[in-house]
Amino acid sequence: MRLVVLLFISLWYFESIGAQSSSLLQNAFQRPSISLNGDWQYAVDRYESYRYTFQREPYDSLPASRAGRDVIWKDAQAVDRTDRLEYNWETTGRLHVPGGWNNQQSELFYYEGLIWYRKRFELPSVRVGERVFLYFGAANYRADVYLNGEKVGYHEGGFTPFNFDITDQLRAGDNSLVVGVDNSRDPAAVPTDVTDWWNYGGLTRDVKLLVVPATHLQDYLIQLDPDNPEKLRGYVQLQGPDRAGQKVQLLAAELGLDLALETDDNGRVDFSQSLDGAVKYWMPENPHRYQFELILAEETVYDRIGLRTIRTEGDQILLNGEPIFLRGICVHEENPLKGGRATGQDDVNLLLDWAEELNANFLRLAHYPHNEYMAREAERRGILLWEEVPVYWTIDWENPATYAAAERQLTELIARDKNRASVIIWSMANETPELEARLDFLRRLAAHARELDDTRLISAALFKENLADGQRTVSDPFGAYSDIIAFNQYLGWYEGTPEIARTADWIFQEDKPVIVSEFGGGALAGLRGDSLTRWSEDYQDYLFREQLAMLDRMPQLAGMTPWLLADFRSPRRILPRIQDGWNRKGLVGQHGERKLAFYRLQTYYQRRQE
Ligand code: GCB
Repeated sequence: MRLVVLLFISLWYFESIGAQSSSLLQNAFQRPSISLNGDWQYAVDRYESYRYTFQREPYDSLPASRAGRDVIWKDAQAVDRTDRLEYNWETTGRLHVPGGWNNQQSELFYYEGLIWYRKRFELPSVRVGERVFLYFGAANYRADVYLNGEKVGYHEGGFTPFNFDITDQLRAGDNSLVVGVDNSRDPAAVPTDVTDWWNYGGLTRDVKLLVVPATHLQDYLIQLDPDNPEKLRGYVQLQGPDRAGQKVQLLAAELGLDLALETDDNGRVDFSQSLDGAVKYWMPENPHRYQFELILAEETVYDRIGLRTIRTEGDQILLNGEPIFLRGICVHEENPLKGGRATGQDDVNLLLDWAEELNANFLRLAHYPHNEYMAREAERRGILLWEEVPVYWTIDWENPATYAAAERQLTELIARDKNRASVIIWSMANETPELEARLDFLRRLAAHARELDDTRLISAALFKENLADGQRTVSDPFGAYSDIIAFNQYLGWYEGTPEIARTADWIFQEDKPVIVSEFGGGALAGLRGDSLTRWSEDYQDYLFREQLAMLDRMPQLAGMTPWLLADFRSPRRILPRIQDGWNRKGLVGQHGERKLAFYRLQTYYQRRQE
């Protein structure tokens, strides 16, 4: 009896939440696909009327007969004038996908909550046995997905991709896709309810359909062996009924590579192959990428991948065995010129053009996973990246669901970008307090990242500590688990005025490379004053002058990412006539103006380059 009850409860639970997203298809970015971007209908549902009945029963847990066609994802239409149906998809407004909703409609600027999206599409041409995946680049924060009136599944986490196999729910002709996207802030989520960036809600990245053969390439890894750069190492994972004992060919003509692989019973094959002949290692000065082809009976997947190693030795970061100084800059995923999230190739080009103009070779993608265009374009241009998950400030350290959310986001980020030469650092967190529970949380997260990927460096942006006599250090115990000592410090902004940097004396206990992952100060573009007038470009420039002089004296310094490339929207920044809802620490202003400090850093990086 007890078993029956348990079974019943677990079935009910499963039904009520729907299935979580399925394993990610590798390289959805370049595989043949059908875009579902463009205009979608939308309906604002602040009171969650189509998530719960008026008696607060979740609709997802009701038998279909009780929900009837009254719920919005049934996508019904009134049949005649007597019909009472309280939604009408045909007469709603439209939102553009990809993009946050906040900057698309003025009444949605501050909106946080649930919005329903709907898209109709024709059944793509599918041959017998093929599978169709519905792919989302990201949806912030929670997405509940319904196809033709049935729940497909859900996803949590605002910045990472997810997909569902929807083959069995598709119908001939017209299909109705409804997605409820909810960006409500939540202290148990990752990030929590306090951030210094705009909480853009919605289908913020590309949405598409991918049609793949019944047995297909689900995942692959192609990287150099970190211990032997003359060896290529990785795996291929197939999915589908015939995944066992399948032949897969791995080709890279330019490398003279032609590997015949065969999968095991689980559809997986690991490989390790010596590369004969000279390899053109990927580096900023020559970001060479090799064209790889993975060939299965009915499918070929192409990927251009740079080959490089990254490791540390003592206080140095070694790219392909050579020390490199990271001339970096932090960046948010926003295009201030058009407003809102950076969503595509043009936005990424703009941000990377600015970074290159600064003579930077490194970006810290703060504070959450950015879109895939960035990782790809940075790889094409030869720019190194620090990628981060939004374990930011005030996380609910003791809550297992919070840890699970952080781990899932990290897993999805690594799954997406693990073949990109541009990405050299996975960052676990930003400015988190030194608590026992936090240390456990971050240690677990770092161990998880290393298990998934042992070819890149692990880091986190920590706090510094002030000792006596102007001495400063980083004593956070997470430093012992990180490959780099990275920390944020705001001497001259949150602490004193810029000359305070002159007497700062830095010491580090661990023999590891040091990265100053943030410093900076706010300036309104065009506002001039003397060098001690806060918010003037002159103050910011003075601050950079003093900071850069201090950093030149800092022991073990292997790089820096000042805060930050461009002004960005933040609800925390409310000083009238100066901030007006913008964090003004950008070196580039809201309209693209280069502030004085931009040129100072540009000159400094020029010198570092010589
Ligand atoms: C920080 C945070 C960053 C903020 C920045 C600021 O330390 O890491 O997210 O935006 O300071 O402007 O205060």
